[in-house]
Amino acid sequence: SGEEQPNTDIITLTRHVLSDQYKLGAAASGDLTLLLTAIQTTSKFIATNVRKARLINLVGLAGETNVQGEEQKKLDVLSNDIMINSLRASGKTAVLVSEELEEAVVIEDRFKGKYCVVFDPLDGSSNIDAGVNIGTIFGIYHIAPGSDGNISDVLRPGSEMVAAGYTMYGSSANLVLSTGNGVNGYTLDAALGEFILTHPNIKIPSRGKIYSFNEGNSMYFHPPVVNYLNSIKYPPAGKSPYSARYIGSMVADVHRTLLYGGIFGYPDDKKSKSGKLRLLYEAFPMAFLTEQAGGLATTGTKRILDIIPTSIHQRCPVFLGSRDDVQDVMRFFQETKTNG
Ligand code: P6P
Repeated sequence: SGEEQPNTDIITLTRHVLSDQYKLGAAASGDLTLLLTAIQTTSKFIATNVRKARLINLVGLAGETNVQGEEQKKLDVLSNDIMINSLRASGKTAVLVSEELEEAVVIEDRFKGKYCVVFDPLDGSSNIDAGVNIGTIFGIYHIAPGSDGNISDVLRPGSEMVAAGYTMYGSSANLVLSTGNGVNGYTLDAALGEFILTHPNIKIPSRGKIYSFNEGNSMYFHPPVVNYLNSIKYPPAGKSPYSARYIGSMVADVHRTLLYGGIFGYPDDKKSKSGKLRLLYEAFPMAFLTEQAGGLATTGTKRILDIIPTSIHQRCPVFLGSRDDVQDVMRFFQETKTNG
């Protein structure tokens, strides 16, 4: 019959990762799947609390400031605690790094596992009160061969991550994940309590028509960025200018960039010498996903995933998105370098 057949083959995140695991072969012990279950549980809990926040007065300040010197909102604190406890209880983690904690957490032997998780439990939190999409961003390393699990296991290039993803909390909860075999998107079916595969094999268009920068920082931008932005705002005759879209929540801006194409940038400038975004738990996971989706992620002069971190909260400049758009940016940096 012509009418829509109900989907009777529901692919949950767990089932999908397990099927991926079979591709990974015997090496996969199921521990990563269990770790991802802990991350799913955290995402569901945060999704519930973000949705209820205004009703149970969770928004507003927690009266403290975090290591970034930013005023902490209650949901930040709650999300961080939920994530730490859930990951520790999974028994699969050895080291945890959170945007909200000054020091890394080394898990006690009783609960120690073989993965390290770096995360921003609630990124974009300055937007909570305005009801703008916010999100959890995470990256996962396997502890280095022969390591007992310590801080050195997370001071490694993003290219050594085994998985990365984010959950965006908006009209629905969208979990976007890569375990190194492409990128897939899952939507939370709150009734089932399951993340269902809704965006299989996300591929970013090779070129887009959207640029996503905070142009309020324009007076501080260095010449390569000024020249690049001018090239897409005042294009040669016959070409249309790009559209500007900037939500100010990295998860939302990157999610749109992955699906629609274009470029997201948070450059270093005269005011922010290394940019604003954190290398370990913002730039690395988003660069990992962007490359897995067929895009590029650079500081302007260097592939983000090749950077070797020296401290867990260091910042780095970010340009990521469609391959051709990011290559355009890199050319402007190249020109400046050669022209001095
Ligand atoms: P600005 C949010 O606070 C955040 O960390 C990212 O989610 C976002 O991309 C960026 O900062 C926005 O920064 O300076 O444009 O407000």
